[in-house]
Amino acid sequence: MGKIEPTQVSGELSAAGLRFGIAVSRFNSFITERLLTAALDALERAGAASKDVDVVRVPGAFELPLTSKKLAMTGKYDALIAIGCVIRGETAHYDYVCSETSRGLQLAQMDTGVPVVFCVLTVDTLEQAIDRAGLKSGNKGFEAGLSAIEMGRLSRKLRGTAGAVPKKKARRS
Ligand code: INI
Repeated sequence: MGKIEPTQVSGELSAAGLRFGIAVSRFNSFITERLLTAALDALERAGAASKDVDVVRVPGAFELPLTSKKLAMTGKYDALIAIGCVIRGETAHYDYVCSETSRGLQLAQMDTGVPVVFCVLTVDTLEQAIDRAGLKSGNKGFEAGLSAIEMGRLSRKLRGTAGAVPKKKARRS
């Protein structure tokens, strides 16, 4: 039996020539600024240029979805990264902020077709956040940077192919 060899498609980890927008929450900035630094490090190491990266600051995680959607709608970016940190408190506020932020970011990328990387820590304690922003569990900002590069590249490859109808040959009369 013949062995099928499908065409493999994925995005390379090369950021040269790609444009990125990063929305960063000021809430828990002790954490979010560390995530941002690592995300920028990933982009820089992969060849992104300063002129191709914009950073926009917002008050809290709840503001990330609208800002990401507005950035996506400019048509200027290959991929976006939304950076935030939500730490559980004593009330249900945490649950509302987490669910609306994740739902809103998913909607932003689905509505616009621009990849929005989810780099919002949702943790119970400050220690868990610190672990994920450069300590025991690495830095989720760096991972987000890599995801943005891969998805930006992949989107460029897939652009115009989804649902594309092959052109009909012109008929001679
Ligand atoms: N915003 C965060 O980014 N992290 C939090 O932990 C947080 N908590 O715990 O309240 C938080 N709240 C603010 C929220 O994101 C909005 O900025 C605010 O409600 C104004 O819309």
